[in-house]
Amino acid sequence: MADRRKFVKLSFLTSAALFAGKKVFAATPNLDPGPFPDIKDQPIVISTWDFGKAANAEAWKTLEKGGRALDAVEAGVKIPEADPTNQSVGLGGRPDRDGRVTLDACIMDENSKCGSVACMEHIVHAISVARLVMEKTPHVMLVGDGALQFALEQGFKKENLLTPKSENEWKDWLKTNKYKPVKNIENMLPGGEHNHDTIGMVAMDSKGQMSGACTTSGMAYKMHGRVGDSPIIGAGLYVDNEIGAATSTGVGEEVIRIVGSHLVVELMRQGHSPEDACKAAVMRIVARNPDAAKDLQVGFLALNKKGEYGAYALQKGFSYSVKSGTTEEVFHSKYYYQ
Ligand code: SD4
Repeated sequence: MADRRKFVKLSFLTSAALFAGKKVFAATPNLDPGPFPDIKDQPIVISTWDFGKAANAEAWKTLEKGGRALDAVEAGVKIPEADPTNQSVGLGGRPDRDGRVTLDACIMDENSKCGSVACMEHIVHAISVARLVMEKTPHVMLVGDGALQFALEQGFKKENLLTPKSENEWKDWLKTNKYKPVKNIENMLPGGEHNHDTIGMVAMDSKGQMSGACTTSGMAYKMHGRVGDSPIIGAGLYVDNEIGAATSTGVGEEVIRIVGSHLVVELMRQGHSPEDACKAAVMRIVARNPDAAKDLQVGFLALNKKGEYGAYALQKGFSYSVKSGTTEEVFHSKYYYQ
């Protein structure tokens, strides 16, 4: 009993500390936070990593014409999907431990409509298949052979996504790791920084409508059939047109456990800035499992309805790209493990 009282007191104090000095939006179920009259920058598109800059530039072509955020994010993430030198997205992605390139992608619009494909092989533009799942089926998610079958029915071309470079690296990996998947295969940057490559992109168009897209070949040398956070609505991506949108990169298992992107959006709903919301989500991963978290990378990126953006990561090395009428820049995210 004493323990319970202590717990209740503690939770109260934690919440009080959390909200001190913050504007708190209406909580569920009274969801409407009201209009955001003070939009800072609109339209705007933000995406994970520095290669997001080229993707943003493509998305911008739609946004600057007054086009829809949904069309912008789809067009934007198709750039790294088609780039064979990006080894974590689409064509050229690193394969699973069986040498098969399996793609995960999802998309979400301003009306909370969403579509997703997971563990899909042979189709470069997984994001466009995800969009058609959203628009042409009564479902949200198609996986594996079913996703491929649907894509082929929709006229997508079957292709070999395994480039010679990714194939050779996988064969080298097999020699040393002997088919044993690990959690955190990455390109290590000089200095030992963690570097993943999934693209998550969120945008707000000139009408103030928000959408997001996320696409990846997932963790390299994963078990065949493994699905990460990226195609899971709420984990790798979440859009709430009243509040904002968030996306993630890094070790998907950790993001799924905390339903990370949804958590970030809910924290923004409670009044946190995008960066603070991303930080709180990262801190939740740390709190749950500090021993594991210190060797992993996870990064969150968020945009709110005011056009404010921010990011936070577990480790050094997470960058994100921003494009608006006033800004075109790559930023380095703050991070927890110094
Ligand atoms: C996954 N989140 O499959 C993805 C991987 C990733 O940058 O983000 N890599 O878990």
